[in-house]
Amino acid sequence: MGTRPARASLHYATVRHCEEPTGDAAIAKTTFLFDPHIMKFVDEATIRVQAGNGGHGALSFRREKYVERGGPDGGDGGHGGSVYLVADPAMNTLADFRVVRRFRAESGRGGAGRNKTGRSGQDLDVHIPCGTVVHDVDTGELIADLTQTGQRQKVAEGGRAGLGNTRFKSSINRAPRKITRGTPGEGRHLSLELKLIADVGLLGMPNAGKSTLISAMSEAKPRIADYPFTTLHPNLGVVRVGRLQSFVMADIPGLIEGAADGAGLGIRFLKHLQRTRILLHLVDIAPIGESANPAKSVRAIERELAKFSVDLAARPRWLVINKLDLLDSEAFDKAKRQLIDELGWEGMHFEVSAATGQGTAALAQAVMAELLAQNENE
Ligand SMILES: Nc1nc2c(ncn2[C@@H]2O[C@H](COP(=O)(O)OP(=O)(O)OP(=O)(O)O)[C@@H](O)[C@H]2O)c(=O)[nH]1
Ligand SMILES: [Mg+2]
Repeated sequence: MGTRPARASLHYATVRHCEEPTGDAAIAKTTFLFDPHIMKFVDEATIRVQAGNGGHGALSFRREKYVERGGPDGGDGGHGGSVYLVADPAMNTLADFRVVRRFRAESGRGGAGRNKTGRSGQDLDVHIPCGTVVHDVDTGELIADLTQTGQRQKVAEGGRAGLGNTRFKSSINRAPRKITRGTPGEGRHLSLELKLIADVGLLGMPNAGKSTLISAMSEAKPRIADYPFTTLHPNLGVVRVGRLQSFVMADIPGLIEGAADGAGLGIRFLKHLQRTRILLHLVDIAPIGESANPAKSVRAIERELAKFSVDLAARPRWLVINKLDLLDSEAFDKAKRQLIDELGWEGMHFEVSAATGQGTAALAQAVMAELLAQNENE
């Protein structure tokens, strides 16, 4: 019998971040990702999947009263069960695969006399979170990228059934002793990599206010604190714009200079921004410490981003100047001008206070409009 993975919905919030198969891909339904106190966020795992073997064909001859030398009646074996991966919106981490790593579908049973066909092995569905990219570890081949709710992909083919001796009866051989054996089920070593599905990603130094912003704009409630690396795992939130429109925002741990070489929490969480269509680069306009310089911190993040992925570095990126409430308007304007001049920033920029919510509605509307415009251009 195959083992089913423990379903990850007991203790932490249910999240829906799959793209719906028929709906607008830009609009996913999400609550917050999970409760970090209960469950560790895991976004990489390797598993072994083994399909069931085909059952052997039977070698048998009829034995009935009054029938001498009955003909062959060996039935075929059953097919081996295959292993499928299924994208499940109720799962939000690969943590289950730290515990159960082997998945085996049922084998087919052997055939029997009286032309009885062996029972086929049941297919096994292994549930994985939406957004999981699957590779074959041995060949490196990309097997699947499961982004849609319920999307199902065969990853190991069940063995074929063997044939019973009935099949080999012919005019020249009325009592065949030949059968074929079932073939072995396919076995594979798979790597699973979860890349969250969000429309917009938040990027910035620790303490820039990313988690404060996602809490202000969505119902996500990540931990917020005035020390760096408060966020240790990504969070998702749905930002509602008006009554019918919404988009998904991803908050990831802060980046620092040298992150690509492992400083701080490194850059591995950037993979969760790879499916986004706009990056919001948050910068604290009034950082503490004399050496803190907003323009330098923006540049540092840009460098780390480019080291991670040229493609991600080229994604539309808007500057979101945060902590507007900390300065009076004159000081703010001056600091903002200096930042924009120093960066030579020509792209979009917004001014917000994640703490008071000022400017966040305008930001949400601009993001929504951009996402809709991108949809139309596709
Ligand atoms: N005054 C003011 N404080 C803010 C604002 N936004 C965030 N903060 C404060 O800045 C600190 C850091 O905020 P977080 O939201 O935890 O920052 P983060 O970017 O998520 O930081 P990491 O998770 O460490 O990367 C907290 O003390 C927040 O209360 C703002 O608009 N105004
Ligand atoms: Mg944070």
